[in-house]
Amino acid sequence: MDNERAFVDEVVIKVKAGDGGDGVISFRREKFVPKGGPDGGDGGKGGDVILVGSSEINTLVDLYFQKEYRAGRGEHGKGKNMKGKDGEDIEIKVPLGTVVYDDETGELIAEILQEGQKVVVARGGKGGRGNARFKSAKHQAPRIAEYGEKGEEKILRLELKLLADVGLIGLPSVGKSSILRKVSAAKPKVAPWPFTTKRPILGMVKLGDFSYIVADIPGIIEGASAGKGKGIDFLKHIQRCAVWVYVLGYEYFEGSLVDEYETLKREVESFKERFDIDRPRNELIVVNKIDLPDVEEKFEREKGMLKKMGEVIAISALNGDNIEFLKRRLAEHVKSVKERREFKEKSIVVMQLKPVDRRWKIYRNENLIVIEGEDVETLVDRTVFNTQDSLDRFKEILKRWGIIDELIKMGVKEGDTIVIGGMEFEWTGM
Ligand SMILES: Nc1nc2c(ncn2[C@@H]2O[C@H](COP(=O)(O)OP(=O)(O)OP(=O)(O)O)[C@@H](O)[C@H]2O)c(=O)[nH]1
Ligand SMILES: [Mg+2]
Repeated sequence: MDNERAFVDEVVIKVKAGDGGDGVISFRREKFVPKGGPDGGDGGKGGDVILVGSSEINTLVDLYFQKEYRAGRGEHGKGKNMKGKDGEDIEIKVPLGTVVYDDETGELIAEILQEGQKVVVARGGKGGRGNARFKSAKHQAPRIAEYGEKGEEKILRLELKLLADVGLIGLPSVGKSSILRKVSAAKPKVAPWPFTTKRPILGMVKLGDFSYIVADIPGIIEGASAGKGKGIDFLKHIQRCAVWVYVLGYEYFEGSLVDEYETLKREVESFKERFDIDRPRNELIVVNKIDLPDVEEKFEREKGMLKKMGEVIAISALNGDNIEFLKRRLAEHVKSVKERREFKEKSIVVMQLKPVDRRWKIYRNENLIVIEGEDVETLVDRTVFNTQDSLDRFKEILKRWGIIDELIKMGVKEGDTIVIGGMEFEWTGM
């Protein structure tokens, strides 16, 4: 596979955490002890699915080829109070700058920005408790055990946004790649025809003990935000950048530098409306190819106008004019934006675990009653209904949550069917 195709910046994957093992019902058997106490062990916890930030990779290509990940399930408990083994976690390496969304709800789950940063994206189910845990003064020999909880299952959309500090935005052939070659050790391809650059290229600029990363992206053309060309897709990579540089000076552009700037700006603005993460940022204008008489002429004429639009620096990536000054100014801008951002970045929530909400809804249609809610459904899933003790405990919990009272208030009567999470019960009174 060639390099261009190996750059994958968006994938959808399926993750399934391990189910918890079931708890068991078991009683001690000892010589000369006619009826031993309960000794059924708990099931093991299911493994988690974890994303781990790694600076060794810079594309999501591995996830493009493997789209499903399952962590190990917990083993069932055993007699003699033996707990089942926990299921194995699974760790998936992702590049720094990966943003993770729940593909079904669109919710932002996490941003992975640091080496070794771990985010649990699907939690393994808890192990079910064995009957040894249900022993009490009243119940010396409980015949209760729980099934393990199901592991979480999610469809995730991962997007890679490069962690550059400076992004170069410009029409094709304006000299963006030439600038990157000049300011850093990166060696992107440069050629006298448009669309030479096909994917983002990063280069590190070193200035004394300070360094920053510049991203060169494919050229933007008019109508790009409406889907023309490739460049606009890549704007999302530089949405995190502290500084955006509008590179002007394409010698064949039939218009003024101001027109060229406005063309770019229009595309960028309409793209911006779709941004999901907006941050403080500085922008500046760089006029390249100042060594060409045509460009220099335009610049002399429009200098005043351009300066009203922002900070302007004229350079030549060909002969190096003003390149050192550009490097210094970029460093200053990067530093100042980073200081402004620091406060904000600290408040990024890496993972929000939803607090358990004990909410439920009851629908009634004559003799049929349906109870919906994550908790009641989980409770039904985890309850082993083949013993009276378990059934009693189940009712006990419904009572505690106020569901029984609500049913009685609704006038539930003997023989009514109650459906919870796909399971049917018959109301026989409390
Ligand atoms: N005269 C002159 N030519 C330049 C300058 N900078 C770049 N060029 C030339 O302009 C052409 C395009 O340069 P690139 O750096 O490939 O331009 P780009 O903006 O990266 O182009 P795409 O990747 O196609 O978007 C090449 O022939 C460069 O040699 C400059 O400052 N002066
Ligand atoms: Mg280029």
